[in-house]
Order: sequence, then C-alpha cells, then structure tokens
Amino acid sequence: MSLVATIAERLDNAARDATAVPQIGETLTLDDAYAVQRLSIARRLARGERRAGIKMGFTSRAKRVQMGVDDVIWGRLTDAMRVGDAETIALGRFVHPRVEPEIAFILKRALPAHVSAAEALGAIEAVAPALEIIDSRYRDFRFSLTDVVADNASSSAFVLGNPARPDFDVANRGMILSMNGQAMEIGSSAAIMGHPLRSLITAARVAAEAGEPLGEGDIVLAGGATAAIALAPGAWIELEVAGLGQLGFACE
Ligand code: OOG
Ligand code: MG
Repeated sequence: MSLVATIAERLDNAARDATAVPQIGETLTLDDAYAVQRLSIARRLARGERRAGIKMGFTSRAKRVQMGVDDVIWGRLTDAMRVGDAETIALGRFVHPRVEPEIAFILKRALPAHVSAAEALGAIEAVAPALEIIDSRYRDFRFSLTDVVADNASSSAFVLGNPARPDFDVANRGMILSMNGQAMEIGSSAAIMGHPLRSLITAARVAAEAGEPLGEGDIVLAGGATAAIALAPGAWIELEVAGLGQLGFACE
C-alpha cells in the first residue's frame, strides 16, 4: 500500500473508532495531503455514504488565530455527517469535539471553477444558518496544515437550520453561539472572508480543480465565523444568526 493510502486508512479508522492518532510526521506535500483526504473519504463512500458537499476551513481570522494555520483549506461532507436540527448528539462518536457557527449554501445548479459573484448567487437554492462539529483525529487537537488537510479539515458533523430564500443577504449578520443559554462566541458573517459569498466562490474553484465540481444539491459550509468551543455531555448548543433564524442540538 502506498504511503498516502496507508495514512488515509489510519485516519479513516481513527474517525470511525473515535480514537486519536499522532500527527502524520512524514513530510507530505499539500497535494499529497489532499490525496490522503480523497482516499479516506473514498473509504466512507465505499461503505455507502454519499457525497453531500464541501466545507471551507480557515476562512475567518478568528479560526486561523485559534488553530495557528494561515491558509484556507477545504474538506468533503457526506450525508452521514448530517444531523437534524434540535437533535441530541452522542459525543461518544467523537474524540474531542468542538462546534463553530457557520453559514451554509445549498446549490440548485453546478458551478464551474471560475464564477462571478452574480453567477455564484444565481446557483444558490437556499441559505441557512449552520453549526459544524469539528473533531481533529490528532492528539490534543494539534496539527500542521498538511495534517489537517489529510484529516478532512477536522470535519465530523454538521447541522443546518431552516433554509431561507436564496437572495437573503448574508453579508454582515450578527452570529451568537451559545451553550446552555449563555453567549460563548459573538461574531459576524462578515468575518468569513469579508462576505460568505467569497467562500462559496472559492469553494467552486477548489472543488472543480479537484475534479469534483460543485453540483445541484451540494451543501457548502462557508467556514466558522468565530473560534470553536469544546462540547461536553449535557450541553445544549444554539446558534442565532440575525434575520436568518436559529438552530441547535443537545449533547449526551
Ligand atoms: C480545522 C477546520 C476549520 C473552519 O470552519 O474554519 C474549519 C479545525 O479548526 O480543526 O472548519
Ligand atoms: Mg468549520
């Protein structure tokens, strides 16, 4: 088995068994790291999961500062990662889960690599407030850029709130992430590349360049607007996005 395939298997197993693994250690190029990610997701697809879209990472300064990584990255979403609004999530399926506030786009048609803001807007079926549960498979939630890319950008689960009309203006919307009724992180959708639509335009490019262009029905998570917070059993998480509504989940 090639090195890339060996690492993909190790990370896929770590995610399945919710056990932390050491950082990769070998020097991988960024292309190698994305190849690991593609192979690890291919293992999930072979088990029957289906592609659901992509997630963008480190699109806000708050996230880059929290994790010490300076580049925008992306990962793949599958249907098995989706959790319904207001559900209870068993934290035993994760290593050390955190949650962060996001904006999601749901697409009604395909997007090529290079699109204008108007073209990107025209492909949106709906926008929704969203929560992403990230769960690095690396010990202590510490990683390099290539480590986190190989580990599918820490993606583990996501929750979408009620979808709003596609022309809802997602620019500069207040976002409040609370735990047990207390505001923990307060931010704005403007933290996401200045405007979440920029993240969608970038998502179109990276997905097309990877040979998996965005298509009808795909979900795109634009990236955390604030730092992520750690989850604990018994916690009740809620996100309110001004004008767009709220969503949440309970942890057990
Ligand atoms: C990597 C994932 C980053 C985001 O929204 O910025 C991300 C991590 O923080 O572990 O999902
Ligand atoms: Mg995220």
